[in-house]
Amino acid sequence: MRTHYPVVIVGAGPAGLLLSHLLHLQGIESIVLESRTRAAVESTIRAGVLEQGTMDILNETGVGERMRREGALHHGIELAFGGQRHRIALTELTGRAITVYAQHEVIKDLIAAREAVQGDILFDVSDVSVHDIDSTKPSVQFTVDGQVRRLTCDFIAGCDGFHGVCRPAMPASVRKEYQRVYPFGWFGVLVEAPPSSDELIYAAHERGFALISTRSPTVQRMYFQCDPSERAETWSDERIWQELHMRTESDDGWRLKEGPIFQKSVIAMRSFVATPMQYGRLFLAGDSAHIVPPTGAKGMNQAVADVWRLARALDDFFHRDNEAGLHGYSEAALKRIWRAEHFSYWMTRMMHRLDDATPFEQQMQRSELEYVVSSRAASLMLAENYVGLPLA
Ligand code: FAS
Ligand code: PHB
Repeated sequence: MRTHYPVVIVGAGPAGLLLSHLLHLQGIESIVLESRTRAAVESTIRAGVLEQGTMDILNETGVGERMRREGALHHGIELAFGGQRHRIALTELTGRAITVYAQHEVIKDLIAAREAVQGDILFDVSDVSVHDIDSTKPSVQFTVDGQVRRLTCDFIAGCDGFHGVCRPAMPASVRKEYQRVYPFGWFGVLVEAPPSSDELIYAAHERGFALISTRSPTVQRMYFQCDPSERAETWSDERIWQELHMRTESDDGWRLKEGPIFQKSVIAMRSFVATPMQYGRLFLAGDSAHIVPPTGAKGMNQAVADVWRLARALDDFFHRDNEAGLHGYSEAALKRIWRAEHFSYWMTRMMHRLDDATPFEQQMQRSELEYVVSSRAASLMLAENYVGLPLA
């Protein structure tokens, strides 16, 4: 059994799996250590929207075939408020698009790609700990199949999400964390029904936000703003549909198509950034370093952008003896992350019911919505952030 890899990746989410795939294409060996089972990883319902940059990376690296076949290419979204729906023409404004394709499907495609080349992924590991991250010979210890193992490596990639062990392994003295916890969450449902609209609908209503998304021609994904302490199992289908209809009703008589609800969950909401994203030979990517409210559909896409950057930096190190990318990783990644944090925060505040908003602030919120849908400049600002800024 091997005891050394150039890169040990902690976490088999979008960040860890894509990093492993990108490194393989560059001829750099890695191993992915994942605490959950493969079945759990492949069935975790999360993000749904892939930015243009994410689509391009998946297509250019040979893992986009099923996304192209089964995903839905979208060229616009709709903002609904005051009984009206307003289209933001994403592609007309930016020349870029989005694909609606569930995160867990991307996960399946990446695992299949790693398996096809006998890539190393260990599921169901426990007690992961990282060591000597400030040396040139870091190591990772973990337990798998009841055996304690330790791997030495040149680099550790902390792709283990918000609750992982890698970020806390960085000394508190060098870490600065920024956070905003929102006083609301999203109640998410999966529904057996045809699509109610051709494009995603983001609705701002006095009862709260709602989002109408999709997963396939027969499965739809919908959310509505709720108290983060809500327990999904206490909500009947009837009550859920009542809330969704009230928040998305429009003057033209359009109405959501109902169907059996087969999955319900409540997602808490926060904005979070941990700086720096590197310490010695430990590099963080994705949710281990940053979290956004899902309103702007940035979460998974930011994870992709991080590992695209980290893979290029590691390629320069291993094959061109150039460490500039590694030294500049955190600063460059954070520039893009703060932009995504602001866009997600801005979309969230513009579209959600803010219980602490004064009547004046409610007017400001409405005025901003009216401006965004009526001004080409304001629509372009939303559109270019939503489809994703070019990777650089
Ligand atoms: P992930 O959290 O996806 O992956 C981390 C992986 O590391 C997990 O598989 C975990 O099991 C593993 N891990 C953790 N600790 C470990 C340890 N100690 N050892 C080994 N492995 C360990 N984003 C959107 O854009 N739209 C959405 O609608 C949306 N909905 C979301 C709903 C929920 C409930 C959550 C939690 C997130 C949601 N997100 C959404 C954000 C989500 O898509 C993330 O941005 C994305 O999963 C980030 O990917 P990773 O950074 O790979 O982290
Ligand atoms: C989803 O389809 O899950 C989805 C789409 C857009 C968002 C968030 C989630 O902003």
